[in-house]
Amino acid sequence: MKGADEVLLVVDVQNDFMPGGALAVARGDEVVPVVNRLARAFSHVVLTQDWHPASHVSFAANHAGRTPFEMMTLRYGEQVLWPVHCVQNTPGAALHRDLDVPHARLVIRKGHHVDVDSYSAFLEADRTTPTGLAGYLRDTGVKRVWCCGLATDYCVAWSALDARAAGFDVAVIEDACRAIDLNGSLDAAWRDLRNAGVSRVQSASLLA
Ligand code: VGL
Ligand code: ZN
Repeated sequence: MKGADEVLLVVDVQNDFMPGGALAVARGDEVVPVVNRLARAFSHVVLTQDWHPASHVSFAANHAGRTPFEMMTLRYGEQVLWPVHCVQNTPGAALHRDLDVPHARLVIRKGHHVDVDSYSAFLEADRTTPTGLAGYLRDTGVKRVWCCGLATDYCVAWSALDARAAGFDVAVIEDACRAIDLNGSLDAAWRDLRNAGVSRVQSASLLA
């Protein structure tokens, strides 16, 4: 059993990222049993939820003439325009019904500012607005962050990179994640993670 100084960060295991969901991640549902098994090995688990207002700037539908998966230049930089997903308090934003982590201590909701996206559980896409997660983890004595969930190349990777930048030891548990893989984003994410000193591990190495 991992102690309180190691946290399992379970990113965005939400209905809209599941097959058939608004922003479906291929085989995203396969992470659920793996995450459940992992969570039983951690005393300290934190969940995240992508949690957008309906008028969110990251939705293509909120920009005339734009379609999902295009890029758009926003005030804070380049943004992928997504299908409408994870709207606050909708069924699509709910955690997968089979996610079984009763002892999760904290749920961080991100992407709630109408004009800023947040792939990362730590810092919004303007790269300056903190969610408070780094402070929470420091205050609770966490030294190492183990990341899993959806999607590998967006919210998991950005969260892992920011956790590292905040001074934590960080690993991504590859088989407990699934990717969107848009225009080479998955390869780019693994390259960035390696360069940042984030470990790439498999769940078996933790569950042995
Ligand atoms: C995510 C795109 C938009 C994710 C969230 O959870 O990886 N990706 N919003
Ligand atoms: Zn989102």
